[in-house]
Amino acid sequence: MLNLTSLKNKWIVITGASSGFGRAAAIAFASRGACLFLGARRIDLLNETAQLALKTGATAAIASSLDVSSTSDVERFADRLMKYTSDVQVLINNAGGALGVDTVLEGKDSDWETMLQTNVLGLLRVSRRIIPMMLNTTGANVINVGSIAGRIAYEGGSVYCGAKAAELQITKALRLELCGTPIRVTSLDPGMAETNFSVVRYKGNLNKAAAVYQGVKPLCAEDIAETMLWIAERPPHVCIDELVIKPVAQAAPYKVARNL
Ligand code: NDP
Ligand code: 8X3
Repeated sequence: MLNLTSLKNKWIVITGASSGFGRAAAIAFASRGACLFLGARRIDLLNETAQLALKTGATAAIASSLDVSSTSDVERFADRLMKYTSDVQVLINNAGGALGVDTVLEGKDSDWETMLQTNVLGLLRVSRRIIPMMLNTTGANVINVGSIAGRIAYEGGSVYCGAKAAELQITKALRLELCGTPIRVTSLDPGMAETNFSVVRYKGNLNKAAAVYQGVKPLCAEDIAETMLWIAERPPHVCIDELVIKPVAQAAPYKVARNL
């Protein structure tokens, strides 16, 4: 019989929990009776996530405003977490996303900076503060959310692909650096999933965002949340180093079978 890692009453830190994967993850971990410490910038939506998590069975659900692009904000977030616990079971570095589909020649500094700040530097800042709270925790797991974009480049995706490639390499380095501790380190790399991702990428253009998923059944946030739960619940000696998950209709970022 498998000695699964119990999440009951354990602290789970999720960045980007106001929407999409992060919100679905909060609800999935809540179903195991975990304690949730949730971060994102939109505090109203984050509070909604916390309320849903409590209704689903979370032992605690704290919504704490967080902008991962600011070192001082990450410090404040971590200091607040320490008022509740010094022992974190799971860190889900999920905050991030893409901005625009410009080619390199068309690219905007502000889009580039935001993508690198959130997907790369944000993950580093949060990891630096939270991982020390996991060093003595049996079956602890860092789950970094990458993307198939970090493995295969596509036109219009240069900086996002670069940012997620950086996520994958940072995760691999972290795995090596933490070898000898109980901490498991995972890069979870999804393909197309229908969340708010494309609305953000297309800067609020709902038609362009909807077109991304036209004629195809994409992944949904719950598919990813269930996968995160599966990763974290493996027995403490089992580390899922890398996991790529895509809709069956998507063989590569631009190889999508559509029934139009
Ligand atoms: P959503 O847009 O639905 O969610 C993104 C989350 O990130 C929101 O909660 C947002 O919260 C948060 N976020 C963004 N910037 C910051 C910031 N500066 N500080 C704190 N939180 C921030 O998209 P997804 O759920 O799809 O995206 C989650 C992750 O999954 C991202 O890293 C994305 O790159 C990745 N991904 C998505 C795929 C997809 O097809 N959907 C596929 C592969 C990977 P707020 O705005 O309130 O701060
Ligand atoms: C999002 C998936 O294929 O749009 O990370 O880059 S993709």
